[in-house]
Amino acid sequence: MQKAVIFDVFTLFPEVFEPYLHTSIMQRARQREILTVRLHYIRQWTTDRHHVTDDEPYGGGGGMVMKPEPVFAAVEGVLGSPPACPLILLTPQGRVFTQAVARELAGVALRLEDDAQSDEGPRRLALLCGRYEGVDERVRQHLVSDEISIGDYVLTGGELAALVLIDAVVRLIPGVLGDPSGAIDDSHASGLIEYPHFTRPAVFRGWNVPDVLLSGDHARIDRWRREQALLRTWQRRPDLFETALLSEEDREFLASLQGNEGLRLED
Ligand code: 6GU
Repeated sequence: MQKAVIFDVFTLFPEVFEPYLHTSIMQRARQREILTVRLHYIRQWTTDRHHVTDDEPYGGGGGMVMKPEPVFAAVEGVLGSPPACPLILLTPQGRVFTQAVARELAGVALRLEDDAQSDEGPRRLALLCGRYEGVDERVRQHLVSDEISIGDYVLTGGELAALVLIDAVVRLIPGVLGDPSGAIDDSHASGLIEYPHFTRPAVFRGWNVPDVLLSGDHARIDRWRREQALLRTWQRRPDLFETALLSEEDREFLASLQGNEGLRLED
């Protein structure tokens, strides 16, 4: 049976999600029911006449804080109490989202883990998009099960982060990408930056595609691509070597780079 993932997204700005979910791979995954995104408008769970979702912080200071009542009402109204699946708060204070976290969440969403309890594991993921200066701390303490940030910078809200997370998780589900090797070769899938890509024409404005790619020698092509990935990672993201999986041949190639500090990228 086709694996599928359901996201319940709690937000004050559901309209942000529509255009992207109607685009390209997201749209196709939804049409094939591999992906379901349910958008829940937190404002609809307010009970006051003016549908207020934020308030001033206790203790003073600037900014507004998301009130707990509508958030609890929305999440518990949709997911039950306690929530029937993990609830992830998107916040700059969360753990940083990486390909490893995307894989972990894809596993959770699909119940792919091979541990014994995997059958009772969640099929769904819920995302809570923070807005304003923050969310009342009791939401974090008593409702949320995980907190994720997409990087060390500040956005005005968690909506874009939620779309980033959905995109990165969905494309790992078998059958979402047209070419099943797509997700395997990616930058970061192997822990390295990806090798350079070329398509026709073989000469564009006098700039040639590397001969090796036209050679038809797939062993040579594979070796060249691996070396390019190692070279780029060494030049741009040496921090990735701390966790990348390297073969003896990879290590020898990297050792050969040590004496060539001036090496240019496509050399
Ligand atoms: Cl998840 N939310 C906000 N507001 N800013 C961010 C973020 C999330 N991740 C990085 N910056």
